[in-house]
Amino acid sequence: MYIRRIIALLMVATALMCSVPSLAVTEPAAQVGTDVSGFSSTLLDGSEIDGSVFSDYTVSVVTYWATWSGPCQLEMPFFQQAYEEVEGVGVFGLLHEDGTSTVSAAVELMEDSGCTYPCFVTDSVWSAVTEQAGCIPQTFFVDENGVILEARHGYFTSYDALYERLVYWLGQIAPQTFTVRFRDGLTGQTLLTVTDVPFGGSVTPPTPLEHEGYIFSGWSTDEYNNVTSDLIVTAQYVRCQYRVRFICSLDNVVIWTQQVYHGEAAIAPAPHEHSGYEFVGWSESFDCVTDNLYIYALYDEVVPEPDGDVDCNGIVNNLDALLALRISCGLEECTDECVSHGDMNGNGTIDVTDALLILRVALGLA
Ligand SMILES: [Ca+2]
Ligand SMILES: [Ca+2]
Repeated sequence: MYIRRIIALLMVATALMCSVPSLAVTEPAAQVGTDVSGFSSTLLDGSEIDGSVFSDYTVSVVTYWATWSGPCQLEMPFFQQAYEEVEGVGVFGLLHEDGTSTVSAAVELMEDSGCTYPCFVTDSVWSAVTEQAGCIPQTFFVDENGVILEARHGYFTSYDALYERLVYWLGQIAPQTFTVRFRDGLTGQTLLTVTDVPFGGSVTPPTPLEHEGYIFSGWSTDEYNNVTSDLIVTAQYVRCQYRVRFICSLDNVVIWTQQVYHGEAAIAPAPHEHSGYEFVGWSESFDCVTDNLYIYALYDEVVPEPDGDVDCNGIVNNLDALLALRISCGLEECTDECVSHGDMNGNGTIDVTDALLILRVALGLA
């Protein structure tokens, strides 16, 4: 019972220290330079791991943590993001084991927080390092030979803060330059610019080419802002589309609206039918559309041929001829309807000639 109480007190003390790095027994600098390549331990799934793993990466980051530590849980997603996104970097959890922070608790917590980076338990090599500080969490950046480059006591408050250190060490260890090529997206092979930049550098994009019928929609990636590898950046385009509206010129009703790609033809709808009018065509061409268009269906009024039936009784006979004669003499009123039926010579009025022409129709001579 007494021993358990001491352990509990130690746990509380350690928990308090985790968020107060100034209580550390030693400064982080004292841990720098330590060779941890000789460590040998087991991962949470029971498989073995040792210091040779560091040779697989330009730089590795090792996060010393315990399941009961809030700050540790806070920064777990940052390590996961680095694990997923930063090339050339190894990410490892280093589990502090005690009565609460057990392998099973760690497995559960990592699963719950979606963390998949490998995590191993402390061995004697790592204990010798972490116990110098005696706080949780601690973070170590380790080179490919297993030598600690940087140690931190306390936790990262953002992914950016972690990323900044990773980029720093990648730049220090691998100060090579990378080539960024900007390429046109439509012509495919047209190279716009080629720029060599150092690790973590940025490139100002060139002005994209103009392509008729296309709109530049952006670059294929924004990684040129933070270059960590050779890069090809492609200008992306979307094809212009236009709206073509077909409209009836008689009543302004939209017959059909169509989306048409630049340079392509619109397909004409069937024009509406209107009594007394004849469709004669569209207001403009739409074989090669390069803008939004309003196309009007054009109509001519259909004027019936005069038939001679001036009194509009359905029969053409000598009475119509007589009526036309009386109208021509001013003895009867000349209505528009009379003109439409009786103006046989098309001069706009009813005259004697019309009367004679109507008589010929009535007699079957025309
Ligand atoms: Ca008649
Ligand atoms: Ca006439």
